[in-house]
Amino acid sequence: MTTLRLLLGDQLNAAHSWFRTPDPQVIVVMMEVRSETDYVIHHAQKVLAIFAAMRAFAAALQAAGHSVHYLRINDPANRQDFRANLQWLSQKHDATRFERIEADEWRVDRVLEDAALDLGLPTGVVDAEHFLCVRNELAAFFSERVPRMEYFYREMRRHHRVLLEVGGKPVGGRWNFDADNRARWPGDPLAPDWPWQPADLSELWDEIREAGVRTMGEPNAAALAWPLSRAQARVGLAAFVNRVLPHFGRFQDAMGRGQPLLFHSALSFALNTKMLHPLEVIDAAVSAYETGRVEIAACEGFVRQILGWREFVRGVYWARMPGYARSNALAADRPLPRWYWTGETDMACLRHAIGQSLQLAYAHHIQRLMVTGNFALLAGCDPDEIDAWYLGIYIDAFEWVEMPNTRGMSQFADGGLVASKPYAASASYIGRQSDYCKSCRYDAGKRHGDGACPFNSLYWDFLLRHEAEFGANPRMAMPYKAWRRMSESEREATRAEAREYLSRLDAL
Ligand code: FAD
Ligand code: DLZ
Ligand code: SF4
Repeated sequence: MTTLRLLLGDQLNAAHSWFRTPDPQVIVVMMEVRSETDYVIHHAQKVLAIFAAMRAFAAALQAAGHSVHYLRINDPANRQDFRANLQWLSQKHDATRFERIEADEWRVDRVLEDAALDLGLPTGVVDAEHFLCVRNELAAFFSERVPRMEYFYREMRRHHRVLLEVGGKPVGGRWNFDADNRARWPGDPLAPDWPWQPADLSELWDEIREAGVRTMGEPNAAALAWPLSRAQARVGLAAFVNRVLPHFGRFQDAMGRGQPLLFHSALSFALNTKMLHPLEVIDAAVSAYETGRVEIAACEGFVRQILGWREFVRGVYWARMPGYARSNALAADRPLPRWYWTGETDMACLRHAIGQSLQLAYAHHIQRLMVTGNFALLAGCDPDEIDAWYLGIYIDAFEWVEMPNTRGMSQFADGGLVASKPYAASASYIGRQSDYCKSCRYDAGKRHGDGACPFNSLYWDFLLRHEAEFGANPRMAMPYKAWRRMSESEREATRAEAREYLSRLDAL
């Protein structure tokens, strides 16, 4: 009697009940496969980090007495997809049962369902023991009506008893301290160092290249600085809570040249691969507040991202897939400009945000939402292309979290399930939150004319193209009123400028 248990590259949860005690009748199977490296062009560091973390996890399981069959990318026996490998492994080990942890991605879940049918063995599917909501319950709840994130978050606070006074009132008297979290970063306090020490993954990189995997971005294989084990992830968590969290809230929306991280945690890769549990991250932040090391605004702002947004987008994903992947409420269809793949644009904000993403496989939320996402939204780029870009370039990108953030929050392609208004902004927002405009060849203060910042005319053009969708939205009343107050000639010049920029996006 042999049970094969499939473990995916984003299921590295050492605390899962599967791993409590080794069972001689169980073989854990893990595989590096081309079906997963190739469904989108990934950043080189993402492939490196996932493979290295998978290998480290397999070695730790073996050291703890579990049997593991690990297929490396260049193993001659590797059939390069889950289905074919499972067939072969099942025969090789004379398997009598197949078990898996539910996949977080719709596509992979379907593939594995079919693969299990092919095997014709008794099959079990178990929970990931990671998220704070049960997937099917959450999906059923969100299928009827997607609540606003804020109300979902308050329920999560109550349910998990996080930052609550006795009697159920929120600690600090408010559920949400977002209004305190909008400061520009003046250069002080100094932003902390990158949390992880570099590791040399040159040999693994050689294997990936020999296999012919196509990637984007800088591999940095000789000095990859992402957490590759739970122990390293814990080091990053402790460093974040001790030194960075006190400033997280205040500078959450700030951006700066040469400052990829500012006061963000970079814990998303460790969380999404399940090396860290969301509750342990939340508990660490709450305990810093309770012991007087951070203020409530910083702690609450951080907790909201994990207890609120992270679980919320998962609910939207599982309630609305597979249709969600085709949603395009604003009928956007322009190709994504070529410089998204190179960073070679004169627009300083985009050059910095994209350049940094290609360097590090990381950008923080406001860079993703208000620079790269904002531009693609204003320009009316095709959400399929935008999704593929975000899914490939970021180390933390797995579809269940990437897609609702990209299609939903950033592109409004889901018609407003995730966002209550479009995250569209002109240069004044970027200028207020960063120092990008100071080094830019474009003029943030001009709507049209020589050197006018493209964000300005494109912003107004976007609003007018979509007046049918947003004109009656009370949260958008101000900009529409401001447009109507402009003179006819100003409006004409602004729209003409937008048309001109839209006709040559690749050259901006
Ligand atoms: P911090 O700012 O330190 O936040 C702490 C944690 O909160 C993060 O690690 C993450 O787990 C969670 N979190 C914060 N915001 C969100 C959010 N909006 N949705 C879900 N979880 C959140 N996040 C991903 O994990 N994977 C993605 O593929 C992804 N794609 C995105 C695409 C776009 C267009 C946008 C606007 C956002 C995307 N996000 C994604 C959300 C967010 O930008 C990242 O989680 C965050 O930048 C990761 O960096 P950090 O760990 O330093 O986050
Ligand atoms: C993203 C990724 C990559 C690049 N490679 C693998 C792999 O070789 N083997 C694997 O098990 N998982 C990989 N992953 C993660 C999956 O593609 C997929 O995104 C998640 O399992 C879905 O939750
Ligand atoms: Fe970006 Fe415009 Fe500012 Fe240049 S001027 S950095 S393009 S917002």
